[in-house]
Amino acid sequence: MKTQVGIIGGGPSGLLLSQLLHLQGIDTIILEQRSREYVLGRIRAGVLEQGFADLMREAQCGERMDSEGEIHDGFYIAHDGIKDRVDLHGLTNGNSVVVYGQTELTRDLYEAREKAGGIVIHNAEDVKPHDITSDAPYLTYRSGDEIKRVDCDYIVGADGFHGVSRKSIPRDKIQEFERVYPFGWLGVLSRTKPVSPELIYAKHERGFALCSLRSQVLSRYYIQVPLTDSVEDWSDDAFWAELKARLPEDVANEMTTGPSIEKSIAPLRSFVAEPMRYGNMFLAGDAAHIVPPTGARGLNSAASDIYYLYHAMLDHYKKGDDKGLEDYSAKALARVWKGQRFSWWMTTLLHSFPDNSDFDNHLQQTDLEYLFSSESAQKSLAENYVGLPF
Ligand code: RFL
Ligand code: PHB
Repeated sequence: MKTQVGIIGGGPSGLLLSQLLHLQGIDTIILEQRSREYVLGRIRAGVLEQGFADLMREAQCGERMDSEGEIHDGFYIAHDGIKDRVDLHGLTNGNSVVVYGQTELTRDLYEAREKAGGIVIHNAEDVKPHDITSDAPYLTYRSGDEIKRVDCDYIVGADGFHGVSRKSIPRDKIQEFERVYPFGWLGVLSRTKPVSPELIYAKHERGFALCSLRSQVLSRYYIQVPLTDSVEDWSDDAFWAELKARLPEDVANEMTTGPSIEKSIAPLRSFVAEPMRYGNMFLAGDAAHIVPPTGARGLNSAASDIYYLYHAMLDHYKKGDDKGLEDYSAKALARVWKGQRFSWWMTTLLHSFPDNSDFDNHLQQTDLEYLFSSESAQKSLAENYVGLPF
């Protein structure tokens, strides 16, 4: 097989790039190691910044997001038994976020690719990039006993944190920066009415908690747990009791509980790989960087990579101009690091750190008091949360 852009990974990054390029007449093939059902079974992000929502519309995939997604003009931070509101709309001159699940967004992208006759090869095993630094790179994968080959101009590694693309770059050509946090998030999805129409991020001495949602009948809740915990340690009853214990009393009293329909634990990690290009292979999304989910930046950082890469590829194919491709890594990384800083800061502000000294805890409390006593501090939080410009 031959294509212009060979994409490893059929998550949101790979699908969005493929769809955007397709609309400009640029051909792609996606190799995805999992089945479509598996990819659509993963419950992940829920908050999209406007820049991402605009990109979905540009990809002609915004219809369901616009009708079923919810515009959120603010969110709450609960602490010390009270709730303080961050007025995103007021603090950013009218900006907001869209609450629309990654699962739904991925489904929309798959349907668009399918409608357009795009090639997405599922269950592609042992995907490998070859001759990455040559003018004729190619991908191979195994389907049953057969090894197949895809020739392309460029390879895009959009295969997530555990993918093969970043690992195919020689160790001396890539630098990795990482912080691992001493806790994870236990997430529960339940078919219950959300406790609050807007998200509540809660700081509590028992640990962080988050009340989020997918719709007015589907709630998504998280609590901070030690890394040593497993899903089996948490019955639904234990989860609801711990969640309520970390929320202000009036919120806890309003909570509708019910059986979990999904329950999983995600460890928290900050990670960046530099540069995001090796030869004719470009890394995008979680393949190059991940953040702790506290600032809702992960999927949004992936989308900004796709924005830069899409425009760089357009310039190459439409104008013969390679400047965008040459600048891609530096441009993408500049925004990625800002997302890293914000996610690290929000994580540090709101979680309980088992090894914190009393001094650290005082600073954390002061950071929070400063935030809600200073409009400038809230503006900084708000402009980062709604997403910095591309
Ligand atoms: P993905 O989604 O991991 O997709 C990569 C795809 O590549 C496939 N793959 C391979 N294919 C072929 N060959 C291989 N060797 C392969 N290895 C892997 C995988 O099967 C997969 O289909 O990466 P992508 O597309 O870059 O998208 C990134 C986002 O998924 C991620 O950043 C977000 O989910 C992070 N995130 C959040 N981001 C936000 O912006 N807002 C949020 O509210 C938010 N909440 C979250 C989150 C992530 C979470 N977890 C579980 C990590 C909440 C959670 C709990
Ligand atoms: C979610 O709804 O899954 C969600 C929302 C906000 C975050 C992280 C996750 O910061």
